Amino acid sequence: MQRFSQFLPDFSGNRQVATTDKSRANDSKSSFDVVQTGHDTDGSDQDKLLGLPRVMRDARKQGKPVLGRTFAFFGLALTRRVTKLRKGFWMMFPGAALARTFAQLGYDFILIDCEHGNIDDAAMHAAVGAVAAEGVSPLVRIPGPDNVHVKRALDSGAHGILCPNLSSVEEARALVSYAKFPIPTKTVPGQSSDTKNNASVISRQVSGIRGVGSPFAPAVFHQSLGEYIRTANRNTLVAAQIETLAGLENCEEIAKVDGLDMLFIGPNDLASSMGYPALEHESIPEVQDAVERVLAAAHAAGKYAGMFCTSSEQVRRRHEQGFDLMNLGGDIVALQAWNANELAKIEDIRKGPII
Ligand code: 3PY
Ligand code: MG
Repeated sequence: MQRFSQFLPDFSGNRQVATTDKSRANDSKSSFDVVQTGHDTDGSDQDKLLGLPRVMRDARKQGKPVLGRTFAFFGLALTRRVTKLRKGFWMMFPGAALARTFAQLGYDFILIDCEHGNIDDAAMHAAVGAVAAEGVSPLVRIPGPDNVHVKRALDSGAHGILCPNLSSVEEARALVSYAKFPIPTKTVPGQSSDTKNNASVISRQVSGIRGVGSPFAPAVFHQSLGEYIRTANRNTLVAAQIETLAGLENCEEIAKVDGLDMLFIGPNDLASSMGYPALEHESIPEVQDAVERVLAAAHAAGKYAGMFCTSSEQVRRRHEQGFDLMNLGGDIVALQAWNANELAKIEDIRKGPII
């Protein structure tokens, strides 16, 4: 396919943004090795991986030896793992212009919330395209673990899906199967077996039952339909929200499901499901223990861990705790906060003498 590389979005997390972003600038200079995470990390895949999976993989770097080279010489693996923060924004209002505006601020992903947001199917398509055109990853939170929702989100070109309320291994397996195209097991008669279409190229990927007929998604990835179908299983990320008591109880087994890339905590629903007031989750030790348990389960299985955050303090703290991906609040929260703050500053203004 003819490409015009100067116009291609950079889904690798190294793009330039309007804002000063030292960490991103350092990213592109980094010569650290990629840590083995259970995701594709060999040389050939590094060239091929696109979208949010690539952004996430590139975030996982291995730091320099903490105590210097001498210890490395004696075979001690005293390295500090440096995981770059992958940060996003949560969209609940519809609108391509809004999506584009936030995407330009320096985020790695924009989550388009079709569970609780005011975003229908058409608005999701518009937002996904607008975000991706800025070289940022569109991630869609689907309304629930339903084949139709997964299909429509990925067919719009989303780089990944976030599924709410995932509670069992069976649901996790079903979710993955909805998100993955069937991997061909037979070759086309008359074609040589080493063609790029051959099943061996994608043999390490998880096969599924995703319906084939996605004419919009390839444009988002700047691919042909054939390239998209061949590579989408690896270039799209599948994330499940752990936010129910059952999900918490099963989180270690859920994390191990092949093809599931990330456990993402919804702290409000999690607290609520545990019997606590939803919005108080930050100050409830039992909920924080549950958060720690999900984080450990994800990493033990070689998967990513994500966390819903509403402030920069939370993002910083959760990143230090070990989370790989966070959102820094969302559109309605930002609008309310800015307005309430500014409105309070003019409460005392009175015009002219009171007659
Ligand atoms: C939760 O906190 O329950 C979420 O799903 C975040 O929106
Ligand atoms: Mg929730």
